[in-house]
Amino acid sequence: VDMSTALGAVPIPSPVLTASGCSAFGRELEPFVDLTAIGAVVTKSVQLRPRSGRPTPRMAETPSGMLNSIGLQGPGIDGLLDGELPWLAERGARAFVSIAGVRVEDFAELATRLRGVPGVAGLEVNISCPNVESRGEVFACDPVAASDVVAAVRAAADPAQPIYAKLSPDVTDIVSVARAVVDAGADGLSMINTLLGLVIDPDTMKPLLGGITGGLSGPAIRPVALRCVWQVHAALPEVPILGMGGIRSGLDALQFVLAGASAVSVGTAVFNDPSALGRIHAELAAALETRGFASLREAVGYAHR
Ligand code: RRO
Repeated sequence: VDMSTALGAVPIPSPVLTASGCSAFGRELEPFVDLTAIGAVVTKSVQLRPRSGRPTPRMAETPSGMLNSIGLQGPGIDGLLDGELPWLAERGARAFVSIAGVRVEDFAELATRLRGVPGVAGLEVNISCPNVESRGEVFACDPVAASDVVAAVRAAADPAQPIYAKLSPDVTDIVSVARAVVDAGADGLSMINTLLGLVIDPDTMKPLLGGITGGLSGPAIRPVALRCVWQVHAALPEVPILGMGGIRSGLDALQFVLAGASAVSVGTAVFNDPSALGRIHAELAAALETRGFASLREAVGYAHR
């Protein structure tokens, strides 16, 4: 089975990528994963300046998924350009760099700094982090705010680097947000970011996470993510989708492909199984072959036909 696909116009050998935030910048995966064989390392969202994030505890496991209130912890763009991106490029790995900011200009400046950087296959524009100071900062909850960010990034970014807007499931009409960011110049869509949730500690009887609410990931959100991919592919069949949300197996990944995703990100599953990416690639290839597909591309959106 031909498993090759693309991020925008950039070809990649595998449709299986890391998910932003779940494998940092790729270093700790190296013992378990051939970083050149996976589609790309999607980095933890980077901002203009280093940040320590929200108070701990900031991760909680629930029976159906994981809740996080990390709060954009990271080295900042200088740390990424000096350390992590050269490390990935030396290994021949592709980086899909997630960028985040509080103001539209933050995103544009990040895109400018990343122009022409070796190994950067594209940008994931994170407009949907749930762990920000106010809901008003979740650009992806408003089509106008979302398209303002994407238009600024498209204007500033390297034309050779595709930009994917990362959407939030916490909206009433994800298709209208998708249309707005595509009209503003997004080459693709990443769906979905975590779903806003809450865990209360029965002993202290208080919210467990330092950030109070957090983003839910893992198997609990898989049907929500799949529904988002389905609705957006039905409305915008030509737009590439990077699908994610609770993918743990090749058959999970297959569902996203059949719904319309041309690539998938695997996040939470990596915490239990660091070698999940290679396993899911192999399982997806086998599942496609069993169903008579000669290539991944033939299966994209098949469930709609
Ligand atoms: O860092 C975080 O708290 C975080 C981010 Br930026 C995001 O996009 N999604 C998430 O669940 N957590």
